[in-house]
Amino acid sequence: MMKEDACATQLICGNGEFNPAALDRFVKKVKFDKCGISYAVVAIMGPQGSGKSTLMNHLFDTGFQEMKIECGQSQTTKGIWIAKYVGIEPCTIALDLEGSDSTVRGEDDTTFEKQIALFALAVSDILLINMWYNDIGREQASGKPLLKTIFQVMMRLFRDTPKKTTLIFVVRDMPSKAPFELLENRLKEDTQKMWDEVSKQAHEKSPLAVFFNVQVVALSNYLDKEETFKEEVAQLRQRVVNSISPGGLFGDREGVVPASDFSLSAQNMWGEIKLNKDLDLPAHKVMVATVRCEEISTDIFKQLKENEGWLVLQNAAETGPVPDFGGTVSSILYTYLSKYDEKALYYDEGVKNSKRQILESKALDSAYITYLTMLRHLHSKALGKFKVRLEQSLKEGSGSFNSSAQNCIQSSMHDFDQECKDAAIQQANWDFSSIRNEHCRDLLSEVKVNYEKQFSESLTKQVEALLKGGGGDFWASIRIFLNRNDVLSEFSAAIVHLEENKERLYKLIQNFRDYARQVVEEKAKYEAEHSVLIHMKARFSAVFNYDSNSIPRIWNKKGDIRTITKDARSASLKILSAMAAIRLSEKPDNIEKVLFSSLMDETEDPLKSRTWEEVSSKDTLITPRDCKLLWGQFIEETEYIVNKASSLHVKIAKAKCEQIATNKFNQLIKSKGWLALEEAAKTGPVPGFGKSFNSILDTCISDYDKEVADFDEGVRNSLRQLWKSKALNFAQGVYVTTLPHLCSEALDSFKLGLEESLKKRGQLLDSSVRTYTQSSMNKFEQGCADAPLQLAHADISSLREKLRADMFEHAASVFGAKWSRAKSDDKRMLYFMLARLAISAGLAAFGIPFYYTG
Ligand SMILES: Nc1nc2c(ncn2[C@@H]2O[C@H](COP(=O)(O)OP(=O)(O)OP(=O)(O)O)[C@@H](O)[C@H]2O)c(=O)[nH]1
Ligand SMILES: [Mg+2]
Repeated sequence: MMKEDACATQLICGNGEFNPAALDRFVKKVKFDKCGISYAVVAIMGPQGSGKSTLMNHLFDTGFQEMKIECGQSQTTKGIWIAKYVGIEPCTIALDLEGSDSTVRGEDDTTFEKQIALFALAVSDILLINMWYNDIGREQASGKPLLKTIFQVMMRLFRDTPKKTTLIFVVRDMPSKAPFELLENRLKEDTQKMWDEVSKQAHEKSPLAVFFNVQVVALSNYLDKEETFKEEVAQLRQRVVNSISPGGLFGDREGVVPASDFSLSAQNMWGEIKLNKDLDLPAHKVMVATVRCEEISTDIFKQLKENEGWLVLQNAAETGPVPDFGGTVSSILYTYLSKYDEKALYYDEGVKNSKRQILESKALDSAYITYLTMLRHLHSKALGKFKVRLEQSLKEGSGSFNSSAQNCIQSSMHDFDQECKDAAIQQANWDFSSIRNEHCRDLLSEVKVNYEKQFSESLTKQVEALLKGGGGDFWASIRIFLNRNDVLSEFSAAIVHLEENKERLYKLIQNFRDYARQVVEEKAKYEAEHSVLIHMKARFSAVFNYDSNSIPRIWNKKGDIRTITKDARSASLKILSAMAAIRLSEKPDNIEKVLFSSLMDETEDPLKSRTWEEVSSKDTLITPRDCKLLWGQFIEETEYIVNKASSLHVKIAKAKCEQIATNKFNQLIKSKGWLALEEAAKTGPVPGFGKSFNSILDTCISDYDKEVADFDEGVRNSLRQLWKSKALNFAQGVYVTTLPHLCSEALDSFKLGLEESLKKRGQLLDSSVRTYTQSSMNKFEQGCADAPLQLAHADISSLREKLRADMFEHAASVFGAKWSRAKSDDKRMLYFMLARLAISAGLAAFGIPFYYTG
């Protein structure tokens, strides 16, 4: 009956099949897997039916099946059985092997015997060789062939390092009187002899003691002397226990695998043995360690990957820098590597360490991507911060570009280095120089971009200022600007800490120089293509509308619009000339000369070509032909400025001249001369009225001319004309009021003359009438001629008619007086005729027809 607690289990069946499931059950049941490497294996070999199972059961209380004496000599134990010696430390495992020289298997079948012998040797620390006392010395008894087998297989166990096994010969049925020492010597001698005879290949010269610690124990017949047998077995147990205790016989447990791997190890060994391969125990141990450490490592790695903290960290690192990344990862790694160390404690040092290294590097590998992501975040964060800082510093303009850039670079590099160090994982020796270099490169390009931007802005300002200023020395000024030393030295000083390689630094500066030229060329191209007309027009407007002191021109004075227009066009043409070609070299050209001669002076027109003389097509910005077209457009589009100025000029002149004319008119009508004339005219015609008035008017006109001298000639002349005629009309109006006086004065003079004449003797009436008609009419006409303007026919004809009628009436009355003294109608008729003729004759001189209607 098997004892439950020892759990005797068949490890290898009689047919040679390994029983892993049973072994696993056994291991678990007896908690063998908890023993670490602190365990011992004791195996027993020997002829079939030699009491092996009986001995093991007495020694370790293992409960192996024993042959029942009543059943006779039949094989009991098949294959290999395993059991645990309960209640002893360290854990002791007993192996009971199928008996050798089995008649059951037949003579030839030594293969299985050798296989289990090899297996027993490989796994056990103590090998008990059970033999009958009576068989000692007998050549063919099972003891010797068994020993031979053991020695032979021993050689297959090790190639290099021997494993030392304690061989205890257990001599059964030792007669009580047989001397033990003799027996012991004999056995040891035989063993030595056997050792010497066996071929040991590589270990030919190795002494037996290197491989085996040979001991001899004799036991009394169990059947006959049970008590003695039991006492002797108790002593043997003690010896075994002493051996397996710490510091005991087999302290050397180099090749041992952890108990938890016994199953794996045993199974694997048996597999190898069955394939008839040699068993390399250290290699086997390495194999087990490899398998197990691999398993542990895989498991730990899985745990690590699933670690909550690690997952959170990884996720967090996806989106941004994680604070204390290095510390956290280091601590997680430390935890899991420690777990590995704990679990892999008993495995082969080399394997354990190498697997640990692999685990560590796998863990680090998986952390590396996150670490890189982390560095990327740090880099972009630092870069972003740098950009803002630099921009702000430049905007504040507290220092030079170079000092701003250097400060920002230094603080960015310092922060970045510190953050990278903080992100470093203790277990790794990762170098962040590559991302650091990238950071440097990015800072450098940021500095470069800013510097280029600043340069470009300042160049643009320069170009615009030059174009605004007339573009006279445009290219000379640009060349000076480009060659300014401080431009390059400031740039190189700004980047010197980011690029320590002299050659690359030189190249960068050279690139910048090229960039600067390129910016100039591009700016010039852009201006030529898009803005030249704008600049020309702006320049034209500036020169045309402002004088040399930048004071806006006032067009109320005598402005020479034509000259100013020419000056303004010349100034604009200089811009066109500057923009026509790139002149970064000092090579002279005749563009300006050609443009002036053909567009300003219009002496010649060589602007039909597509090229400028001595200017490469690469440097040509505006071809001669296009210059001509642009000029045409420019003239057309600036014409309105000239026109506007002209019309303004006229408008202002008109307003001013009008005002002056009004003033002059008022001045005239309030002048003493005029007021006297006007006063005189109230009582009658004023002789020389027109002449006097014209003289006053001339003075005022001359004053007017003086005052309007600076204004447009046409305007001032036309206004002079206007106000002059207004003044004349005004005076004329006054004069016309004197005409009735003139008329009555002329009649009075006619009457008086005629009266005086009639008093004289011999004076013919008709001749007097004729004379005085003529003289009165003459007086009247002369008075009319004194008007400031020639009087219109309408103004005087009625007066003249009245004068004629009055004179005729008077003359007729005078003749009538004569008629009253006449005797006949014929005479009266004659006088009447005479009077009519006389008046007609008097008037004839004035071309006035006389029709008598009465
Ligand atoms: N003479 C003698 N017989 C013994 C002794 N011990 C046991 N026996 C008897 O020998 C027989 C075989 O005993 P086992 O212990 O089964 O022997 P075994 O070597 O395990 O046998 P197999 O497993 O078949 O190889 C049994 O009948 C035992 O009673 C002993 O010390 N002397
Ligand atoms: Mg047995």
